[in-house]
Amino acid sequence: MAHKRERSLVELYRDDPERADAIAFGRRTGPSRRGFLGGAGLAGLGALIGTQIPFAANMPSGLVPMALAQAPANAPKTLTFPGKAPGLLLLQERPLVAETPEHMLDDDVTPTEKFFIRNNGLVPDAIPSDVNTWRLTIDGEVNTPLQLTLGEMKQRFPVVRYKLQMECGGNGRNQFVPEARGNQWGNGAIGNAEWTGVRLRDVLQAAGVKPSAVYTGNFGADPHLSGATDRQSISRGVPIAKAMDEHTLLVFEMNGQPLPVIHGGPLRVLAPGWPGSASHKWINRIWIRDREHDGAGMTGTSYRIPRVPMVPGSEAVNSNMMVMQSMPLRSIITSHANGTELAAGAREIALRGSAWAGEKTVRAVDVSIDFGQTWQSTTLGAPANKYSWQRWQATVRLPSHGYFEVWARGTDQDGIMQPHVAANWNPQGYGANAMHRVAVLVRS
Ligand SMILES: Nc1nc2c(c(=O)[nH]1)N[C@H]1C(S)=C(S)[C@@H](COP(=O)(O)O)O[C@H]1N2
Ligand SMILES: [Mo]
Repeated sequence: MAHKRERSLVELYRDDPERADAIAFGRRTGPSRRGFLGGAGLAGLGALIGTQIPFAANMPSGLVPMALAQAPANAPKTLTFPGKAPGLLLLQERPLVAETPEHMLDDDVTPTEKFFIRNNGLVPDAIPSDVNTWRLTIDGEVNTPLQLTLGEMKQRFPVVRYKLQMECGGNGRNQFVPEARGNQWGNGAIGNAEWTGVRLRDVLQAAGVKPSAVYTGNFGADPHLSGATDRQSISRGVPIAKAMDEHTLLVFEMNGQPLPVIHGGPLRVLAPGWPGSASHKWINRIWIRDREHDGAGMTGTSYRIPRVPMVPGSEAVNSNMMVMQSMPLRSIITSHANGTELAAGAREIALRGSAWAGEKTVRAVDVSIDFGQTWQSTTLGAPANKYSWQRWQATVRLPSHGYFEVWARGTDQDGIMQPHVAANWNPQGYGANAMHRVAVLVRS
């Protein structure tokens, strides 16, 4: 009898999470179901999940179990798109935005079919059939403005290939309370592909960067959503020093194949370790500026974070906002999807995951199965090259059947760790990097 009721509550969560929350935790309204679990709720939690919680005593009060935190009723649809694997999450149709669920990021090098998509505007339709005729203009604070075709670039400059992570600035946004504006990414707006291209540095040096150069301003061929031809869907850039980094590329191949149009082909910028929006797709002009670029996505609360933490939910003060540079530290569990059920008797779990830290490297990844009471170190690989993510693995013992959460927490090269909850709230939700949690159920 009791079992029946538990099941129906789980079903209720699936169908009507707001109501399920009200029933289980006595809450009637509110935009977020996170963080409101009271003592009474905790008592009924085992029943709700349908099994014992061996480490329930360690559960922080207010923690909503991972198995329930992702309300399937609000879960996005999946993407159907040529060349893309089933299972990518469709966050938005126009512009097209799709996330890779963490468990689909279980490759050392992210296959193109699993790589996330983030468009701000429309996909350009006038892509030349001969991609080598694609033109890029370099102008502004340079001695010799250049117009180069992709074919000429391949001839003139060394072609290099690196494994580089590219991560949306808003990755992890769904961790923010109160909810921040924008696509509610989990941790899957990230990919670590192998990119082939020429160094942006070589092209800029050919143009001769003037001492007055401060910033790049990127322009691409994707039309604005409104169709207005005088508006950019996005136009961001990076300081000259980042443009001159040997890993900042003009990319024309992804995983050994011509760069797909959906990922910015024939030509895109790849500025690894920085918000993905600095990796301009369909690039056709780089304007070298004598000041910080002020194109679409450079000002206000766009890709800008508070210098001094602001009150969550309040209005941003412009003078307190600065352009986000390096992405933060993050580690994810990729071997098991949230909600994984293991057969009765399973007492060991072989975990794998990825970790990265923007401009930095990751020193350690630790895992916990007891809500953070104890931690176990993992075997963490070195990056294939700078800005490549790192893979980790660990075998963890489970003491019994029941409900567990696997938590993964990275530590960067300076000893800084991921927080328990997203910090430095900002209106458009950049930089959330709380530790990753995955619910695992072992059947009795
Ligand atoms: N021209 C152009 N470049 C762009 C974008 C865009 O909308 N237009 N989106 C940016 C953002 S916000 C991200 S996170 C990455 C996503 O790249 P992807 O779609 O290849 O994953 O591209 C960046 N470059
Ligand atoms: Mo992004």
